[in-house]
Amino acid sequence: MFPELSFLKKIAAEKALDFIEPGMIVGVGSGSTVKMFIEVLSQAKIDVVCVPTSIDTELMLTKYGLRIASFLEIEKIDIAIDGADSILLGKNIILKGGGGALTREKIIDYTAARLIIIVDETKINREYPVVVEIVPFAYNFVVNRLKRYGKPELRISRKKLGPVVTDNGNWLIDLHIPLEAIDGRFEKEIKLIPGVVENGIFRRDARVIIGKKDGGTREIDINA
Ligand code: A5P
Repeated sequence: MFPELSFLKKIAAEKALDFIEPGMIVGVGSGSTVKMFIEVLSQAKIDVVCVPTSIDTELMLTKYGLRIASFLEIEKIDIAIDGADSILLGKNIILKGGGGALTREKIIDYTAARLIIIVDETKINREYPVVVEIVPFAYNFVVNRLKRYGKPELRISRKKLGPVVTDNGNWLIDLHIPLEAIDGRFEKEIKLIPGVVENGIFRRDARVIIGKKDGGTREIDINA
């Protein structure tokens, strides 16, 4: 990662601390920006309980000694802090799933009373595929149906032969659609294809904190 990019992620992550209060149950997203949030959260020593959205995040929370609760044992999530792969301004769409954690992220992010998304400014209107998590058994069928929307590509592992397997034991399809053709209605349409577990189109109210090259942050509201 370019040092500059990590700097932008860091300032967005630091700003997210303003939304955290002692006693909160905090959903913790996945990805490199969220890792920076975990670092600053541990330094701030605010007494919160964290609910991880991936095994990767759980390992990081454990490493930093933060309190963790399973999603099975809690009644509510006060706030979720998560990253994103692209923010489609004007369409009120957040694209996620670059790290393959979209399903658990969507469960936590949509459950939380409040969602804060932390990104660097390169994520605004960035070309990115719609990520689709599928049950492996349905692979051929789902790929054929997804061709109505764009160009589906099975995500292949880099350090192991074969497909990337998610924390839920499923496969990922990166569905390439030109940015201007992505429609918020695809979230529900794709979800209804048998064999699809979840997709990376996130549409819910959120506050987006953007780390800027000038060292400041900009905040925008997504009203889905
Ligand atoms: C994980 O599945 C994604 O949704 C991440 O939130 C997203 O890829 C952002 O990651 P970075 O902060 O590493 O860019």
